[in-house]
Amino acid sequence: MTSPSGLPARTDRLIVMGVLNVTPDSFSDGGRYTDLDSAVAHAVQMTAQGADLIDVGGESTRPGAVRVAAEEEGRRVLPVIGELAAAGLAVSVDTYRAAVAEQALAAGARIVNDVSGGLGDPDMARVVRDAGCPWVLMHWRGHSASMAALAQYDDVVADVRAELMTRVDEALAAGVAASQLVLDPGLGFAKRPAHNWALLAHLEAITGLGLPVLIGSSRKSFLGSLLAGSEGQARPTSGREAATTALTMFAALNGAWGVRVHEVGPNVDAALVAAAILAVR
Ligand code: PMM
Repeated sequence: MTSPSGLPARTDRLIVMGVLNVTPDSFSDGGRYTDLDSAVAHAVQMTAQGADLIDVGGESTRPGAVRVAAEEEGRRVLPVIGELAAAGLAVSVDTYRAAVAEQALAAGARIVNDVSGGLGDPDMARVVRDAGCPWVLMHWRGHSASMAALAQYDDVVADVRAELMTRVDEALAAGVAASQLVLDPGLGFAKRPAHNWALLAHLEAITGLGLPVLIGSSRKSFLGSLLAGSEGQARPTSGREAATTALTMFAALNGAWGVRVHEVGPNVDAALVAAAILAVR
């Protein structure tokens, strides 16, 4: 089921977006799905586990990642998106580049997941407006190389809220409809662990803006820090699934619309547990 704006709409539980990074260097799944067959097989598997959307990305956003040219990003994502759309899967494209988004929409993507919230490419608003598709505006302050230095806030919750409101105002001014917008606090993007926890603790500051909210905490390094071993070494990404699932439960109980995760099955279960509680609250 989709809403008039093209957003998947579920009344029974939180939306679960499965991550499909077709990159050689993403922090937890880089290099695993770079050939078309394995990428498609993984998307089909995530859908069978209950994913409502498959988020296809062709450039890693991990701190310090190398940026790729738009042509290379398109070369990575477009064939996968075409195959998934032809198979009837709902696909979002994880890109901040308008040209890649435009081609991805033409290839069958239904949603633009823009980690730059429209700041990365001045032409993105036009592409999204013309397509009439949903647009995830994530809180962002700059590319990976500069992210750590940009993690300075007076009050992270108030600052992120205000910066997201500016992104929304600019999108509306460019002719994008409010019904097309989804907000995301951008956990881990120019944020230290304490910033991420504060944003989660005060999620109502973001959900209170009245737009659907997406949360991407899956396997992120603030979970690795939380779960560090006795010698202070971060827990590897493979050991962060239970914590990710716990945050899915938290997100669902605190008004989020969706979560973006690598391991779909347990997160769908968490969304169902939360929904069972909410249904009788
Ligand atoms: N995180 C990553 C990539 N894309 N998109 C949204 N909307 N929100 C996020 O938190 C987000 C994102 C980085 O994680 P990955 O390298 O595992 O894809």
